[in-house]
Amino acid sequence: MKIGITCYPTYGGSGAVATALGIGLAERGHEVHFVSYAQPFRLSGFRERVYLHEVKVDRYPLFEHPPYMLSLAAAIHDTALREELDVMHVHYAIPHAMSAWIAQEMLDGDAPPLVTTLHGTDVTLVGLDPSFRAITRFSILRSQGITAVSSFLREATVRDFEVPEERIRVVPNFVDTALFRREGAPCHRQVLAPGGEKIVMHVSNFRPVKRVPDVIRIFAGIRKAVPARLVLVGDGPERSRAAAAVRELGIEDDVLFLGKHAAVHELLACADLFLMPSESESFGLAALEAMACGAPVVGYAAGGLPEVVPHGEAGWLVPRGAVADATEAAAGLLADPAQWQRFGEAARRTAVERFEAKQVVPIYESYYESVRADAEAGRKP
Ligand code: GMT
Repeated sequence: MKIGITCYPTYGGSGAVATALGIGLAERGHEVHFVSYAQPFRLSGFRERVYLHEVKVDRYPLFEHPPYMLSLAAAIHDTALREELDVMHVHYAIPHAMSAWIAQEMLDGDAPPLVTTLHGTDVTLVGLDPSFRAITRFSILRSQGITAVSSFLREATVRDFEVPEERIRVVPNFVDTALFRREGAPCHRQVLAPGGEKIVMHVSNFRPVKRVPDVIRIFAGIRKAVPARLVLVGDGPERSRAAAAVRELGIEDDVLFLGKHAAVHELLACADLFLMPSESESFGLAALEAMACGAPVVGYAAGGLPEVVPHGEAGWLVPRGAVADATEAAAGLLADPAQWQRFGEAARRTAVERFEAKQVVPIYESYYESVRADAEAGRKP
């Protein structure tokens, strides 16, 4: 098949999944055309059958806000026409599903079917804003195929956007367990924790929904019980608040702000524990990647995270906001080598058995086939 993929190129789970999917599909012999306004952050190196079509978002003095949605619609339209795409797959509904729908309308009966993958805040936060809800619902319903990355997200879409449940297929996110593994990457342990401390890690885009100040507070408690260092990977609006919390708690010496890293597998391979105390998390890709590296996860039982992290087996999920419980669970794990070993092995096993890329990429492949067959037969979604 010739498959078009649109995603945000910036640091984040939806772009990471879309890129891994495109690479996986190309490895399976498909031709993949990324349509994005920059090179997706995990798309590096030359790969056979993978193409990038950059969306030009031109500035003009009249526009205070350049019309990205229209530029993307034009780019999807042109790519679909020129490359004769068989299917168009957009990641994150806003505004990608709308742009793709416009492109379909422009192609007037000769358009590839559209698959939209819902990732998280497109449904749970941004799309719920009263000014966005109607247009988000419209664009989701106009997609011939709809997937959600967890059952939690499907339920939220059904409840909050009145999308019929049977129209949404749950396809979980996935991880390349050959790349994300403890023994795989060069070991940075000596640099990150030169005193042999435990390494506690958090990877995110530092938005309020990630509750980074809770990460800091949980770590401050862990550090009182076990010699440990906190490695923070990523960047975003909450970074300065997090840095202030670190200063207030007087733990600067044990907290490393590394900023954004594309090769996050190299860092996760050193993690002894991963913290994800998010307000809501439709899936928690970073937690899955940590698990693939054998790191147990401690976080809040919010959103779809319980579908990814087996509680009491590969990590501990406590009620949202229960900083003291999370601290106790994390410190207990790090202080008990036998339990840590058991949880780490279960984490890796879960990633390999349930979320391995080689299992999930073919699910998308057959989903595309069924959406195409329905479209060709003129069956309405
Ligand atoms: O929806 C977002 O916040 C953006 C998105 C991203 O690009 O980082 O994150 C969501 O999609 C990821 C990939 O499917 C999921 O692993 C994250 O859990 C999800 N984020 C939230 O639900 C907050």
